[in-house]
Amino acid sequence: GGGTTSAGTGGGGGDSITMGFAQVGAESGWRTANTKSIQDAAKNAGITLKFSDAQQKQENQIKAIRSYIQQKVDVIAFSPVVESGWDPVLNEAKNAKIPVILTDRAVDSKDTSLYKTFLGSDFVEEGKKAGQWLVEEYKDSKDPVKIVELQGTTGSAPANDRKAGFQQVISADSKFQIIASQTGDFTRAKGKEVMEAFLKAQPDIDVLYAHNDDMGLGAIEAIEGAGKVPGKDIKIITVDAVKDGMQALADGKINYIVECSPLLGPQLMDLAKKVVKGEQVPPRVVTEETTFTQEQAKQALSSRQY
Ligand code: GYE
Repeated sequence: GGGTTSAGTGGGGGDSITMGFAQVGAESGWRTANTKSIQDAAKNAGITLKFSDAQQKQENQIKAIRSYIQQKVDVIAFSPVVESGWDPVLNEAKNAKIPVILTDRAVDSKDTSLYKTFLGSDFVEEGKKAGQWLVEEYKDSKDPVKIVELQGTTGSAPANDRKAGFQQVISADSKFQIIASQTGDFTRAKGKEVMEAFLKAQPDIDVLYAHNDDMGLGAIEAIEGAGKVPGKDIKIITVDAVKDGMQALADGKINYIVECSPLLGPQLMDLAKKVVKGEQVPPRVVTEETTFTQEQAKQALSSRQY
C-alpha cells in the first residue's frame, strides 16, 4: 500500500489498490446486503479488500482502522457505528496520508478535512417520509394516534436522524403522540423483546414506527404473541425494504416501508479509485431511494435483489 505506486500490494499490478473496510457488524438484513455489495464491488473493480466486522462496537472499529493505518492500505472506508468520538483515529489516518471515505453513516466531527467524502442515505428524509405516510393515513381522524418507536442503535446517525425527521413531520399535529420510544439496536431479537415490554406497559398502541425492518419483524412476533394482528390492530412503518420486510409488507403485516439502499459497493469503489488518484470528489453523495405501499411491495418483491 502507501499511495498510487503500491507495487506488490493486493497481488495485482503496480496500480492495484488496497482498501481497508471497517464494517459495523452483521446486525440486520440491510447490513448483510451491504457487506455483500462491498465485497462483490471490490472484486469487480480489482480492489483488494481487507474487511473487518466490529460487532456493533466502536472500540473494535477504531482498532480495525488503526491496523489498516499500520498496514499502509491505500484507502480506508468505514461505516461509523455511532456519530461521535472519531477525531483521534481520523487524525491518525490523516497524518499517515491515508484518505478516508465514510459510507452509510455519518460522523459528527467538526473538521471535515478528516474524510474525503460521505456516501449514503439521507436519514432525516427517510424519517420524514415515514411521518408523511402517517399524517396522510390519519388525515380524517381527530382521535389521538398513539405511537411506539423502536429506535436504531443509540448514538448512530440513522437512529438520530430517523427519529428527528419523523418527529419534525408529526409534530405539526398534536394528535400524534409518541407514548414510548426505546432502542432495539437494529436487531430482530431486540425488536421483539422491546415490543413485548411496550405491549405489557401500553394497553392501546395504534402505530409502531421501527427504524429498520428487522426490528419491525421482531416486533411482529411480539404483537402476534400478544394476540393482536400486525398491520391491522397496530399499524407498522419501517425503514430499509429488505426482502423479509417486503414480504411482510406484501402479506399485510407491515403497512409502509421507506427504502434505504444498502447497495453502496459500486459507488464506493468508484470514489475510492478517484480519491487514491488524488482526484476531486463531491463531499457528499446521497443514495437514491423510494417508498413502498403494500400493493407496490407485491409488484416489487420478485425483482428484489436482497
Ligand atoms: O437501516 C439498519 C442497519 O446504517 C442505514 O443500519 C444503516 C442501518 C440500516 O442495521 O438495518
